[in-house]
Amino acid sequence: MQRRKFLKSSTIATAGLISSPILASCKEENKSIISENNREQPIVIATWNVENATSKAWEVLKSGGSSLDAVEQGVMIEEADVKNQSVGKGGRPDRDGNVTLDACIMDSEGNCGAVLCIENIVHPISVARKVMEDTPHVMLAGKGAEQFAYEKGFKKENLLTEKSKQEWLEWKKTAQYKPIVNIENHDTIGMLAIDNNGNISGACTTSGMAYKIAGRVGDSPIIGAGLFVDNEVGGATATGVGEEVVRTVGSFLIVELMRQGKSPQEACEEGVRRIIKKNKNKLNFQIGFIAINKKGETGGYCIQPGFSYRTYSEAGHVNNIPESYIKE
Ligand code: SD4
Repeated sequence: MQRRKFLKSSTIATAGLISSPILASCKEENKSIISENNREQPIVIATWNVENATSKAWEVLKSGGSSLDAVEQGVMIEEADVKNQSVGKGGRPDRDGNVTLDACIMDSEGNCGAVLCIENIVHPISVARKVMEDTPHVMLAGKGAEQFAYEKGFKKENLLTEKSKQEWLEWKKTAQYKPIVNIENHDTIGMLAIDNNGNISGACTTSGMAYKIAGRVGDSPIIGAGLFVDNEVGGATATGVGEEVVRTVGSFLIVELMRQGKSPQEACEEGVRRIIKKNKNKLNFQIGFIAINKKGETGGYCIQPGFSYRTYSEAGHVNNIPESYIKE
């Protein structure tokens, strides 16, 4: 597979599990899927080293669940994890101390839903799915999105943890908006999956850039920028400074490059190069793209070292460290 060429290093996170009899027999079963269709499926891929999230998605896929359920349930793990300060509950707030969340989801039929700048809801990805499935709209923002969530039965919850609050109070002493590469926003999660039926879905969820201006929305909930899926071709998703991804409509671009014949790896590299061309004199920010094609081949590329992405398939549960444009 193309991806493997680009691995600088990788770890089998669940080494014990891979050799277990249960998975070994699954492997046998899936071998036939791979050879019949010439595809690696099921498979899930996600930005950053989100082992618990990819494990959850894999569990859904292995039990015959849809890729849509897999990506939703996978990213929900990070949304609920207060230790992840870039997503959901525990996310870092905007400069006024309010945690505002962005998320979008897209299925294999090209349906999509998104919520922007939503507050007090732990699982924006599930609200985005409701927007997709229960409304004639694609995006709901702010108070309207929150109101819609309550109508759908979501509970109001304070998302600002003591840790994120203390850090914000500390930040306020200087109040300088200076995103730190790979640190301030680590773990925004973009996830793509192919299920047993060969269908691709994707999800992306974030609390956005820490200490942003109130109302700021990045790439993550924007279909085409933070996430794009075309079931005929593949999917792509992004992490990093969202403004730069929006400027090049990064995820859509990568899927279109795959449509024209590029591998997921080549497409991610070209996606990053487009951003670099627009930022010749200031490459002090991070962008990471990941992509998957219809065959289940994956790729990833980033501007700065420090980005990684997880894959989980019969081949193993792997934390992939891709090449970066700027070398260490
Ligand atoms: C944003 N793209 O709001 C998100 C942040 C992110 O890893 O991905 N951080 O711009």
